[in-house]
Amino acid sequence: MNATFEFRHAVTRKPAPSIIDGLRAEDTGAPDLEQMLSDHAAYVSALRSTGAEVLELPPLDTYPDAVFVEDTMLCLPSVAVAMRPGAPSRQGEVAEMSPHLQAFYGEAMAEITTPGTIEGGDILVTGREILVGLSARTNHEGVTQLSDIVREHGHSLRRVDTPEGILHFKTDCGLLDAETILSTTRLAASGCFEGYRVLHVPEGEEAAGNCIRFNGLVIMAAGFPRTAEMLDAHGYEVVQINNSECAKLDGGMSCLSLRF
Ligand code: CIR
Repeated sequence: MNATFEFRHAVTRKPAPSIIDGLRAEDTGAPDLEQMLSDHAAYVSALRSTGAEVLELPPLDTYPDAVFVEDTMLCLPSVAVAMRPGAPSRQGEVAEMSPHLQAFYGEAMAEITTPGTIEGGDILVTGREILVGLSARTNHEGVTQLSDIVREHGHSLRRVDTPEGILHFKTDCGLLDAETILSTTRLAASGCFEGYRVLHVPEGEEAAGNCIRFNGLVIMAAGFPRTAEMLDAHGYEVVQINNSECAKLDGGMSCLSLRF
């Protein structure tokens, strides 16, 4: 079992009507709930098609961004770590998620505490280490706390930077296999992936960077044909999911699930 991309479980949460109030860097129009529900269903069926069990949680109207479950937890093979989102409006999502993870992990739960902040979107688990990007949502204290926790579970953590103006480290990259990363050129330029095989997102398709490898599939946002062709040419089995509505809220493929 390769813990970096072979998963038996995923947890997702259906979008709620309050999604129209979700956080966004720039207003490009209100997300359409019907379209988002149908995209979300396609995403969940792609996860299920690999044989994984998907726990689909009901909508949570109190928290507009709750569909982006990735930011609430880091799920490693031997511990689940409750995050502490840097966005104040998202901090309550963690308590809503914890009991569901506890059902799988039992006592093997840890948490980031104040003044630390960290969101799952800033964390990339590769075959050899855990990369965490500092961002407007993830601070030094949060990374230090996480580093101490994961060290006890045999993982090494490396702190890196998220380029200015990019929401999360993983907004611009995704793991393709234990040694290979899909990355935008602007992110890879920081040198954070030295030693890895890096496939660069073709210019103009930067929003395709946030993909996930989930068992045999690479799940990516639809509408980026050059990226899809490149991945296909490298032998990856690609599934494309419409992401027009999540994109209005700066969300992509990784944000929509917890995988373990
Ligand atoms: C936010 O700004 O927090 C949400 N609108 C988007 C979160 C995307 N999450 C992720 O990339 N892991």
